[in-house]
Amino acid sequence: FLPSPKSLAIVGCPFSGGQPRAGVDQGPIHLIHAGLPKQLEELGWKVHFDGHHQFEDVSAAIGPDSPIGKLKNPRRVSKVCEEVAKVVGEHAKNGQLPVTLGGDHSLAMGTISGTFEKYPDACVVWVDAHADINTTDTTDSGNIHGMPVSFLLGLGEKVEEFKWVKPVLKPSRLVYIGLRDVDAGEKRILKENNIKAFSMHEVDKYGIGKVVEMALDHVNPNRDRPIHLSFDVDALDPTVAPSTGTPVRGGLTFREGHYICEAIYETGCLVALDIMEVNPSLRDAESVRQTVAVGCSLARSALGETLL
Ligand code: 4U7
Ligand code: MN
Ligand code: MN
Ligand code: MN
Repeated sequence: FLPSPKSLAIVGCPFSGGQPRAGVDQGPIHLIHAGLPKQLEELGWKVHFDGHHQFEDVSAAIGPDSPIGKLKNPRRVSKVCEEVAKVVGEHAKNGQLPVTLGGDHSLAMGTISGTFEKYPDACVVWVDAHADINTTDTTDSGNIHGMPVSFLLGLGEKVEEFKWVKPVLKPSRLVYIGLRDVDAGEKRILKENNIKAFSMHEVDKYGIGKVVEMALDHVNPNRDRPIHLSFDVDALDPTVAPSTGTPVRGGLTFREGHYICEAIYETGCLVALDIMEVNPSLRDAESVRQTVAVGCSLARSALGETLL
């Protein structure tokens, strides 16, 4: 899907409005600081990075952002994601693979919207401890980082503020890996819409190799569809990625996480990558370093780094 020489664009998104914890907006700055652009260049990519996106103007223009229904910071999240969708869409249309660094996972509403502008036939592999599929109705927290998938599928009550989000994603083009903290309402949504999900139970039962094969067989049986990989670092076990806002024990090992990325790279179908929810202000310096380093190495694996 990508022209040669292979080229990517890093979209740094210092944004935290989809959830309540400060610091996740510093995630992309740390990932860049750790040397990600150079690491990707060393893999043979032409790397375009023109600085982190500045969302302060958006916030300033919006002013106070009172909840709409249960949704918190709805205007900021909507505006920021709309901008991200444009940026990601533009890069994709230029033949550059967008690598979005979060920031909280509400941003995926933007990144996936952008991907589908160029690749309407794409499928999404969502790697996460959580399903992020609450609707404006089922959400308990009101945090939009737990809802982007429902918006992309067009589920739930429509909110005027988010009318730019088109239901680009079909339930059959979405697959999850790593789930282990799914709300009751979300479980119902997954069932009702026949959405394929490989929880940690399936990872234990079949092993990660088989799980990734089954996941790809579901969304991409002929390995000819573009793939958007949205990787929430909390899919990894908290011993592997401790510095993230909503850690859940019993997660993917270091190798399982990287295997997913390597196997998707091997399909040759990857067209967009998100590395989300790295929050460098939640833990001690060593845990932060470890989490940032794992964010970088997941990105490298998804973009062609091999062990041999
Ligand atoms: B993340 C949650 F209730 N489901 O909706 C919610 F458990 O992007 C968590 O995956 C959402 O980190 C987690 O708030 C969002 C909660
Ligand atoms: Mn750019
Ligand atoms: Mn998530
Ligand atoms: Mn998560």
